[in-house]
Amino acid sequence: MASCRASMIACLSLMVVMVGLMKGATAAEYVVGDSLGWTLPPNTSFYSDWAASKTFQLGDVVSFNWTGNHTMAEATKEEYDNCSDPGIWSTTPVNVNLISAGSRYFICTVGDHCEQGQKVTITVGSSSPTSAPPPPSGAHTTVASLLLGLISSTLVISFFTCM
Ligand SMILES: *[C@@H]1O[C@H](CO)[C@@H](O)[C@H](O)[C@H]1NC(C)=O
Ligand SMILES: *[C@@H]1O[C@H](CO)[C@@H](O)[C@H](O)[C@H]1NC(C)=O
Ligand SMILES: *[C@@H]1O[C@H](CO)[C@@H](O)[C@H](O)[C@H]1NC(C)=O
Ligand SMILES: *[C@@H]1O[C@H](CO)[C@@H](O)[C@H](O)[C@H]1NC(C)=O
Ligand SMILES: [Cu+2]
Repeated sequence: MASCRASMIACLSLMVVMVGLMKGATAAEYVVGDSLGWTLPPNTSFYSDWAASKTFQLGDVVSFNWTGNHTMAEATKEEYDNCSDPGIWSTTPVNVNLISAGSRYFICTVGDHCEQGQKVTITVGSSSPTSAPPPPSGAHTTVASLLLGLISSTLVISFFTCM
């Protein structure tokens, strides 16, 4: 009885660790602008170049971090294109959790910073049409493996409680 309980606890711990590892290995955190951070960029293509150099997946976190007089506001596509102030903005630092597929738009609302290129589009789930076909199943396999881990741990629990 005592050894059964011990194996059960060991198996459960292993499952928890495995699920944690799978999750940790796939979720990435990106700092917008890398070492430059979120500020006035050297040119208007800086942040679109930065975003194009990454492959964002479901579960990833995008971090806006800055010093000085800036904001981070999530905008609609129209507001983003126009550089118009969405009216709601955040102060540094801000972590954005990418929990759904599609594009999200972020701008700085201070002065003409947006016009000067302090704006970025984060797209999850597909990449630019000019690049090679991406593996769109990445996020799905992550979710699938997590589910698999949960199911197996449930199986392990039932197995050992039946003994
Ligand atoms: C924009 O600035 C970055 C960083 O200085 C540089 O690598 C890139 O080539 C520049 N792009 C253009 C279009 O000037
Ligand atoms: C923001 O960036 C600065 C400078 O790179 C760094 O020291 C700080 O730890 C960062 N803060 C967060 C919350 O990431
Ligand atoms: C964007 O700008 C266009 C043209 O100036 C204007 O018609 C439109 O209403 C603006 N949209 C937003 C969301 O500000
Ligand atoms: C930040 O810049 C805006 C626009 O230039 C200005 O109105 C505002 O007072 C500035 N805020 C601070 C804290 O300097
Ligand atoms: Cu700014």
